[in-house]
Amino acid sequence: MPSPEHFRQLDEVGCVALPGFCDPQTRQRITDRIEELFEREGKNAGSEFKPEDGCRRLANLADKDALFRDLMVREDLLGYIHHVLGPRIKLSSLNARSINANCLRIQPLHADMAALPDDDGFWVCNTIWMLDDFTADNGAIRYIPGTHTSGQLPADALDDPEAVHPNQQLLTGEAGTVLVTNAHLWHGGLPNLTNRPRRALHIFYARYDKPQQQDQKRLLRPETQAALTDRQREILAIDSPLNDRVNLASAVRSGFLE
Ligand SMILES: O=C(O)CCC(=O)C(=O)O
Repeated sequence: MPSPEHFRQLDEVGCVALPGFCDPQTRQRITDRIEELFEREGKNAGSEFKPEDGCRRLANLADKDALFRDLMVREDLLGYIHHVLGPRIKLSSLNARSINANCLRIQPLHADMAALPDDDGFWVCNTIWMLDDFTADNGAIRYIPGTHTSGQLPADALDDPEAVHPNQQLLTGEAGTVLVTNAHLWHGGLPNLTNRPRRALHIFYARYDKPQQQDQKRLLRPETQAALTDRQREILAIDSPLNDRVNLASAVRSGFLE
């Protein structure tokens, strides 16, 4: 369960690593299912979200297996999310990212959804599940401690968000580690210099009054919606008129809907 030290790291540094949070059997089930989905979806994999050069991506995983839906409501995880986002939270998206072997591309430093905290505080919080070891040479994540409170985005504050940053730290760890990150923290993936892909699951949450990264109600098939538990419906914000409104406003703003 979360400890005061974990909360201190989240508050001051902006992230905390939880080694062994995901047990080996669960990690293997997640990895096997993700590989099946990559195989099945082929070049359409990740199309519900966005493609990324040098990576394989999957999106909308809440729709694709009860395994993922169970993970997103783990109460031992949600304690960390509440600490960052407050009492009312929802799933924003549930994706996988696998950096290809020998991928030299650097993911620019960014905050997820280019989100800045607002008058009510933080509104994005991510959990990154290491399905493989994250090492210095296989695409570990770098981050700049404390930048979740800077009130700025790297794209605005830095000349080159791909360049080495003087304060950067690496998030490495053994497979099974879960990273909880205040997603306003400046971070980004590094190149994978090894000959194996490096895979992660992202269970991403938002404050209840902000748009979801992926509109869950629109993406979940009727048969998935019918199978949801009450707790899953709550975390997916399926029954929330406010969620419908903020998602619609966001879709219009981004040009996705006229
Ligand atoms: O390497 C990862 O899995 C995380 C990369 C990342 O920070 C992101 O996609 O926003």
